[in-house]
Amino acid sequence: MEAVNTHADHGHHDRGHDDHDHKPTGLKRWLMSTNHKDIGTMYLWFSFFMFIVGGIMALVIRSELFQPGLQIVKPEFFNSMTTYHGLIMVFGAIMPAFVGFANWLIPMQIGAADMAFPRMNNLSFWLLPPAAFLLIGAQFAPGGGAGVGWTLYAPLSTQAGPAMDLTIFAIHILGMSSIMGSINIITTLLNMRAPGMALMKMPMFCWTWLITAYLLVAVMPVLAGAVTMTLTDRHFGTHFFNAAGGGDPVLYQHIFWFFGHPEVYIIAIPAFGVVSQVIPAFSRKPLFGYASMVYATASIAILSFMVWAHHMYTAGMPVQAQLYFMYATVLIAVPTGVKVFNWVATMWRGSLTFETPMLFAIGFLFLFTLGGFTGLVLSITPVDVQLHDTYYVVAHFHYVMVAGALFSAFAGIYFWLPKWTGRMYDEKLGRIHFWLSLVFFNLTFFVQHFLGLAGMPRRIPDYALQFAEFNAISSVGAFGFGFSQLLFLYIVIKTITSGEKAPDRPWEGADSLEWTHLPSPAPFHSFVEPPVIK
Ligand code: CU1
Repeated sequence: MEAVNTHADHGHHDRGHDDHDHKPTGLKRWLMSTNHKDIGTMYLWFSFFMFIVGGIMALVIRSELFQPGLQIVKPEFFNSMTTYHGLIMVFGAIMPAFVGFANWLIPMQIGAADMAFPRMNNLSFWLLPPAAFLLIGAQFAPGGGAGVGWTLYAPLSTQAGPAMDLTIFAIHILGMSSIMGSINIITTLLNMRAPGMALMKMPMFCWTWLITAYLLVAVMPVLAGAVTMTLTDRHFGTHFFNAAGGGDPVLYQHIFWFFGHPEVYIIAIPAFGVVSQVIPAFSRKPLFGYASMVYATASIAILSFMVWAHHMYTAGMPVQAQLYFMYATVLIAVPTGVKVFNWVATMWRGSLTFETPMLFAIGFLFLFTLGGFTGLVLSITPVDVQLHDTYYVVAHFHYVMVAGALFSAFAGIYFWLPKWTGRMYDEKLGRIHFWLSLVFFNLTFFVQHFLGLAGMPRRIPDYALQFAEFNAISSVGAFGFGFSQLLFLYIVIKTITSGEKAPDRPWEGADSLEWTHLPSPAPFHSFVEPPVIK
């Protein structure tokens, strides 16, 4: 392996001092970084920036929907906002956040010096800003952003304005970044584990990323294929999705969702990994059912390839196909149930404490499970035919994405921030951040279930008067949620600049507890320090 430029800092040195080695400083340190910690930090800050951008777009949407009628934006701009809000949150905010976690944690959790390919790691990160530039810049293309929805369905996407080309290019770049990141993660996990670190002893977060990385390598090229076919349909005379030329727009949906459903788990599975490490730490017990957790995660990943057309019940398909996709989708509830059972069983009779990371993990557990249940509701074909393209779907996947993935990311950030920065965050403010997020999240999205059940369609800037009250509540919730995240930014900056020095094992607290002396398996090492292997 090539020489790896690692900060071999075993404690919490001031990482600005570079007296004794040849680490680059200043701008070079970041631009040319091959250090997994620095790259992880950049991923996390980048994702937060995109979270703010995508959040502002969400607030534009919720402003327009605060009351019926068209008040604030033109319908075309509204459509662009829903499109890029989705693309930016999925590809720019959530996915990079968990890649940031992967960079920070994986090498240390398996006792490796760095990622397997540090220079490719640098490239993986630095591809992201140009893609972000394209996605944001697409708003200023002639005709404005492409209001085609984040799913980029043909034939709308084959006919949209030039912004669509920028969007396609951005997706290609993001895909390259994800694939290289995944290759790095797979290689690191398979080849660079410390002696004695068997696969089935890896911390749960490593397992979830190993499985996620395989999903990414499998489906990102499928998305690339879908948008490339869109591109050639747009400019090079092909008719893949054009019925008049012998093609089929429904083909686009099949290809997109063959990527799109596993994508849900690409986002959710690393979130499972974070929660699987936070809950044991604050329960003072090893994770319940480690092996079953690994197998359940792998089962979810495999099943995720076989259910894509549950997004397409209304596109027209034989009843046998509807039945197959319905049953296959319902089957995913089994391994998911195993995971939820294990998390609850981990807490069962544990010495629970409720610091901010644990609050977010429990919030995740409740609300992600609720999002899973509404997913189960939607998987039932006759029900979905009624609810397709309504706000019920919007409510469902925001429970999975926000209260699932985002809450898990918050849990992980509060959990590992003391290790990453050497400093403690303000616990009181952290808890306030949690409660504000919890209340405003539910205010925003719980009422959207009712809107959907009452028949309000998604992706429209105007609506019938009967939906006014719930929309007003939802919009108030969205602004509350958005502003609550400024508190999070303040907490992180305060931690970095003036937080109290963190102890080596910040969450052990009660050292006298029996759990610290349990013959725990390696998965119990919830912390980022190199594991002790006996
Ligand atoms: Cu799906």
